[in-house]
Amino acid sequence: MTRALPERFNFAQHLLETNSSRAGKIAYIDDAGRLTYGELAERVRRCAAALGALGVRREERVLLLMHDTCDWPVVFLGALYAGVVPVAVNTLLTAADYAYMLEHSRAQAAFVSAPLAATLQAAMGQAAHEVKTVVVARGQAACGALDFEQLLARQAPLSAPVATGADEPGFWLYSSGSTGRPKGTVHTHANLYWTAELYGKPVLGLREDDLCFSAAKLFFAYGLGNALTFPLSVGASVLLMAERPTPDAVFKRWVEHKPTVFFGAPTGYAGMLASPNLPAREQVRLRLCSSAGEALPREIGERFTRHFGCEVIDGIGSTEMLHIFISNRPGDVRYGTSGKPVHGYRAELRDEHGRVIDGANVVGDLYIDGPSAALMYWGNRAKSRETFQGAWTRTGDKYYRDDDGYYVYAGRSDDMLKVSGQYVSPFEVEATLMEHPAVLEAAVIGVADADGLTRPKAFIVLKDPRQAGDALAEELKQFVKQRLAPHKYPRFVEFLPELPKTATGKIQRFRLREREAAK
Ligand code: 3UK
Repeated sequence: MTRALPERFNFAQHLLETNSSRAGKIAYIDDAGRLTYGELAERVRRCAAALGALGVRREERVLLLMHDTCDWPVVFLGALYAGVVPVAVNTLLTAADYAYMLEHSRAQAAFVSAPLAATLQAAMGQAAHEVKTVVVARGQAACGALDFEQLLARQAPLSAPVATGADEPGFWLYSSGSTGRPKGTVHTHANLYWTAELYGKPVLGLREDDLCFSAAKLFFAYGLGNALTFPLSVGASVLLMAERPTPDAVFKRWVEHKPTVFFGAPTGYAGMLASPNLPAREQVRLRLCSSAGEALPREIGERFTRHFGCEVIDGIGSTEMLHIFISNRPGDVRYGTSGKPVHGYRAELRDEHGRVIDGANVVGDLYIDGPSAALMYWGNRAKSRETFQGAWTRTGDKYYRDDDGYYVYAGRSDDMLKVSGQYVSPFEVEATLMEHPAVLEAAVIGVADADGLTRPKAFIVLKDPRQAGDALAEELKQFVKQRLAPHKYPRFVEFLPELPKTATGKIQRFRLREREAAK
């Protein structure tokens, strides 16, 4: 491992110091403009001062519900600089989700992008917790809310950072589980540092002259490393994009801005390769690509490399470990595997009795020991104990090691699905489907599409079987899409006269999976 950290460590200060000689260099480019390292430092320190002026105190939480623009890193790092704890959340969730997060985190203030302000307002109406201040970025501040630009303009930059502890709560990310509410994953200042020192620098080999571009947004742990922690740790530049990462939106940036490093999820790579608008190799300047979120099918990686002459580095990470802990290496890519443990992390495969599996080609539960593990799930002792077991973090994944020591993904050990790189709980989708008046019962499983990527499929028992048909199937998809985050809706719907169940009435999802596999 690289050098140990002092007891007092503020990650925002660390980044500003690292880049103090790069004041004129571009740190961020977004759809509206750009920010130099000098401007970034100035705005981070103004934002830190503003938090104090608003009465937000050290260790209190603030909600960060913002699209990827130059303001996102300002709020995130401004909060860290002030010892305030940002809770960075997914911009695609519902008002009910945010209401829960506000109550659970007791956020004292919320920073929100203008297009998301109405959803936040609805959430605040539902939450049994009062958010004192709302700050709106890039748009009309609704009644009672403050404008981010005006707020920064009024503050003198905070002269010195708050002397946070390296191991104290620095920021939170929410992670969803198969049952129950999202879990507030508490990370430290030091955890950010370790992901850059152990992965961004030595494995990806990011450099000062790179332009990094991540299709995964900053509110994901993956995106946070790709578009903030890693590039700012080496003085590189970052391209941000607020819109949805469709193939065309990504291609436009590749061709116009010529990023050198791109980060995406397998679904994105598959979608781009299938697009008629895929740019030619000569139109782009990619030297390295990264994939995470779900396993990258071998075929997708190989086709991408054949077309662009650039490797796709597949690695597995998690919200709990903050970033990637098992990975392929540039120059040593074995498609169809997640590669080998990242130096500084230990991986163990354990059998059903908890014994360590030494041999090759035996599937076991994956546990990880490394310095970037979260402290806990806030306010959830039971789930924290299941996941954070002393030095070891249980990933919830099944893996085996092949004969050459490469780790091969073998499915989840819970019912969770990874769709487009994001978690989907089948139970949540089933519960939503059952709110539809025509539905008696529902069971959701993951099925592989033609590219080998996971898609949710719903099996439905209707109250009146005569209603079955394409029209109702379409209606049910839309029904879920309107009520849950958009990546969760079932891409396939099949009507059945009954669901397979145990003698005690539990749905046997594995029988449905077998049925699909037999097709
Ligand atoms: C699955 C993978 C196979 C696996 C993440 C990079 O995805 C991230 O975090 P999440 O908390 O999900 C974690 C779970 O996703 N997974 C992720 N990457 C891979 N499975 N191959 C992969 N390459 O089930 C894992 O437990 O959303 C990814 C960096 C930071 C992250 N948080």
